[in-house]
Parts: sequence; C-alpha cells; structure tokens
Amino acid sequence: MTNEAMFDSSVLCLFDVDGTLTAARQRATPDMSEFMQKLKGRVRVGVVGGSDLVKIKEQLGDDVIQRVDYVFAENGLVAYKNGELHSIQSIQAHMGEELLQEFINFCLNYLAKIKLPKKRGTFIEFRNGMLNVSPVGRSCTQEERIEFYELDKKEGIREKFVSVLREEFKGKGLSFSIGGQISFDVFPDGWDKRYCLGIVEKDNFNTIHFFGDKTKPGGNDYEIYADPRTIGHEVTCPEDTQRLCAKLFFS
Ligand code: M1P
Repeated sequence: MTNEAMFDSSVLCLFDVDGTLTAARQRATPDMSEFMQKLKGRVRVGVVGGSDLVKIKEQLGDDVIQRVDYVFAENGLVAYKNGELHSIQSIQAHMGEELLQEFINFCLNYLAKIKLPKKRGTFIEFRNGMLNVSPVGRSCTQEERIEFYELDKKEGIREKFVSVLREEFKGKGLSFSIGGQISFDVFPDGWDKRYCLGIVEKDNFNTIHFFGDKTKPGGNDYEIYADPRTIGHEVTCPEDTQRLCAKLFFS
C-alpha cells in the first residue's frame, strides 16, 4: 500500500502545544517536526494552543500555518485553515470597555499587593480573544520563569489569584484557565479550546483526536479533552505524544 492510499482525510488530530508538542514555551525538536510531517501523510493535523500566534510560531516555526491543516492560536479565537486566516475574535468587542477596564484595574491592584522574589514586566498581555495575566511578568527570563513556577507549585499564587477573580467577577461570563508556568488566561465563557471544534465541525470529520497534557479539571486542555466530539488522549510530554501517535497511526 502506498502512503497516499493510507491517507484518511476523515480523521483529524488536534494537538495542544506546550507540554504536548514541545516543552513549555520551547521550540519543537527536529524529531517532532519530522514526525508531524509524517503524520500529515496519514491524517489531517491541527494545533490548538492557549498562546498567541507569535508564541506558537516561535515554538513550531514561522511556517507552521503552511505546514499543518489548522492552526488555532488563543484556543482558536485566532484561526488559520489551509494556510489562510479563517477567523479572529475580539475580546474588547465581546466584553465591552467598561467590564474590561474594571477587570484590568482589579488585576493591577491585586498584582500591586503581591510580594514575589522577582517581578518583571508585561503583567497583563492583551490578546485578540483573551487576556493573559502573569504575576511575575511575561518579560521574565527563563530562569526567573522556572523560579516562579516552582514557587507557584508550593504557594498556589495563581490558584489564589484566580479564585479571588472568580468570586469578584461571578456572573460576568468570564472563564479562567491555568495552562502554562507563569500566567493564566482569561476569556469569555465558552472561549476555551472547545471553541475550535465549532470551526472544524463544518469540515465533517468522522473522528477528531485531541492530545494534551493539561487534561484535568482546571487545566486548559480539560474541556476539549472531555468533549464528546473528540477522542481525548492525555500525554505526559512530547515524547509520549509521539509514542502514542505512532501506536495509533503507524503500527
Ligand atoms: O499554552 C499554554 C500557555 O502558555 C503560556 O503560558 P506561560 O507563559 O504561563 O507558561 C501562555 O501563552 C498561556 O496563554 C498559554 O495558555
């Protein structure tokens, strides 16, 4: 049988980025990039990250939009299909300036009161479809990132922040998700990673596999992993993702 004969266009594999295709905020290894291309010869392939497109490109390559069938940045709020922009959402249009400012001001006030070993810059990153809030600041170095992450594991800095926000903004239609190491994402209810399923739905796949590492409740892969429209796979690291895919599609 030729490779072409084994291609099944009715199957889509969707991959989370951090912890699934790459180490957190790191570049994909050449081995992983090669594997993804090989997989594209078998099924349709898409990536769905919490990060914005700039970060996804840093990790998966500038040409990622051309190399896979779908790129869903910011959970799919910025969506590319077959190398072209498909759709983009706007958080300010959805939330309205009043609530948005109330939220940003509350966060800045809360952040001003936290004492940490290090604080850097870009505490709130304003994206197309979400806000990303980081107590240490997104401009921290890799070393400072790990230092915060370790501290956060012990002290639950982000968990506490998010639970205060949940209480303060109850009933305002906002969701919170801790997906990475130094920050959490904030977006309107329903704009989690399931958002991208509404886009691929129109392409009538028979089977949609989803691979992610943050699949427990509260993790940013949980909703799409548990959604009945996908077959969810929990992975522990990029090597585990490759191993699982090899078993599913190449054995
Ligand atoms: O993809 C997971 C998360 O990756 C980054 O998280 P952090 O910088 O905290 O490790 C962010 O881009 C975040 O938005 C995203 O959910």
